[in-house]
Amino acid sequence: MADFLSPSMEVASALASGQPIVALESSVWVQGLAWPHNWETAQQVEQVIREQGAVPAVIWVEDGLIHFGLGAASLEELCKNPRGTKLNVADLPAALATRQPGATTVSASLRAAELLGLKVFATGGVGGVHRGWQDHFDFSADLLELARTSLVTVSAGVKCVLDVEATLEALETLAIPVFRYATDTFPEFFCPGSRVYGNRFDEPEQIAQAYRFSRQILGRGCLVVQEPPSSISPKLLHKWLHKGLAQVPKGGKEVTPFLLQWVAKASAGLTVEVNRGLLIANARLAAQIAVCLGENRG
Ligand code: PSU
Ligand code: MN
Repeated sequence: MADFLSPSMEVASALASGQPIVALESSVWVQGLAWPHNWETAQQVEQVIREQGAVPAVIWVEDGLIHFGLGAASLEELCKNPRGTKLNVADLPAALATRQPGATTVSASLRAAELLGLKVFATGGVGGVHRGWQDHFDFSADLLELARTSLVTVSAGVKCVLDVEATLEALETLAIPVFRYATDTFPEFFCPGSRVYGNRFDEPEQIAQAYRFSRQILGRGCLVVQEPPSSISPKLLHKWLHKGLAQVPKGGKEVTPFLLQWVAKASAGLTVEVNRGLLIANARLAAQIAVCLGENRG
């Protein structure tokens, strides 16, 4: 194992004994949700993973190390006093070399989790092609890393603040296998899905089986999507998003946090509630898939 990978005692012993592990990003706790929602949700996410018999592993960068699994006290402190920058996969080398703290996005988390040998990762909604890409090209590193790494990523689809149509085209071009869990349409994070994309499965075991084929045939993982437990109508979301889109910075790391914070404010916190619900539901499904993959069956 590379010397910059630093699993907690719990994660290291789960790895050694073959206990299922669910990798988690830290960007959602640091740049996404605010105190106390981040800490409350982080605890619920970890709890549902444990209830299924798996071990949660939040990924976080500090002191020249990639940490896997933060103890409750460290995670609470991080949520209360967020620090560190938002790290995409390409930011990892500099973050380690400078020993600066950083929170991992989907792309950085996937790469780090792969280096440690983890198989399953849970998030909220993945990044993609931003609206207005025709004028200013902005394409999340999340998509490229989904295509390059070999984990199961469990999500509520792609973020509705994106150009969803263009993002689906990108998923197709990058040949990322998409498995819909118990839904006929491809979900859009806060919003229910309206487009048919990917293949439907109704059992975590079937997803585990399709993932095994994905690894064998494509040498990579897959994107699992499920509907959020509660959602917001696209009409309402677009009403809130409208003014935010006019003021959003052109490109850069701020775009996604800006838009998500904008809709959280415009909706008087409703999107935060929906986000929390889907993060917990995704963690549960990820843990179920991790358990199906098991020690000797992955
Ligand atoms: N959730 C949030 N805010 C965020 C993110 C998640 O509420 O900023 C992170 C996720 O980790 C996702 C990333 O991977 O934003 C996508 O950002 P970008 O579009 O810049 O690639
Ligand atoms: Mn971007």
